[in-house]
Amino acid sequence: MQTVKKLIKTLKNKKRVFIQTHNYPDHDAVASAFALQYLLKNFKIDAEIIYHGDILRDSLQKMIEKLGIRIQPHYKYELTDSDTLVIVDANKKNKNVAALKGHVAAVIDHHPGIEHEDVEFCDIRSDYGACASIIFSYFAELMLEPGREVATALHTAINFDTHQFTRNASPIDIETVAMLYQVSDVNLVNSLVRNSIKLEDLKQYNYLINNVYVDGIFAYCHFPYGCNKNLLAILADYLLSIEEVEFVVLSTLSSEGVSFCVRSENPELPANTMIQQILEGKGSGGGHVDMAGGRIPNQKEFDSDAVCRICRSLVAHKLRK
Ligand SMILES: [Mn+2]
Repeated sequence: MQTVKKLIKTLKNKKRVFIQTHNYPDHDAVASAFALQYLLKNFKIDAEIIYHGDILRDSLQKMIEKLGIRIQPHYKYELTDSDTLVIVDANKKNKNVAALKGHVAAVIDHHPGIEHEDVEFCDIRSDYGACASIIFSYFAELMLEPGREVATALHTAINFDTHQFTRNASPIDIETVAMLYQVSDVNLVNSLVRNSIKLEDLKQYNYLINNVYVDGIFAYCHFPYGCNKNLLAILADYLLSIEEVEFVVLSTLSSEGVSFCVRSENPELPANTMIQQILEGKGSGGGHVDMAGGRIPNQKEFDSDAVCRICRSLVAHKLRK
């Protein structure tokens, strides 16, 4: 485990520092970046938060506005090779992290991944349910109090990423929230967590309910008319909440080709390796054992019936073993 003092030393006296989230950031990525920005500011290091893609969820947009989080698309800054990057909630060279100009000096992540040799500070703790819990440990290490806004962001992030402590949550995440609870705006956290969809999203629920294919514990649905990626994740969780369903694959056409969202609550069917096998030769994927994502860049190489068939036979094969 790396100590945060090394991170501060690494970033000290750098010309421009940027905290980069994964593309299409979620609550955890934004909150982690926000808290890190606050922490660094305490050591007179100014950092700007940047991302690639869009802010897809209204709940996240609301969190950004209510907490006054300064976050901009990366092109607003015209990055150069002399800039320094810190990647949060993702790793360098990930498919979901745009390769930007500048040197990646640090990576802070809770997804399983490797430590790149040219990255000075790598803190990867895959046993944590949220990157926000790693960032909070830095505050604890420095005995630094997060303000109300930072605490609220971290608290919200851990709730979202662990799906209210039902996914990947470790005792550390629970301890972290117990501490944040005293400082954060609990009403705002609860409102952000509770109001995760909008009325217009019901159309996609309707499509899902009418078109989902279920075979035993496996469920699949393709959205040929598109569905934003964060809603896709919410819909996948929704399917997983059905008692009979244990392994979910959703796909949608998107500007990036075809995007996949996978959920699993069966240890025999790890979401991250399953999606790699499902997309083998056509695309790529990764994530955690219980939640993962993937992408086929070329829509022409995608056939929803074929994907459904591959999934079905993979599930059957793994369960037979
Ligand atoms: Mn995360």
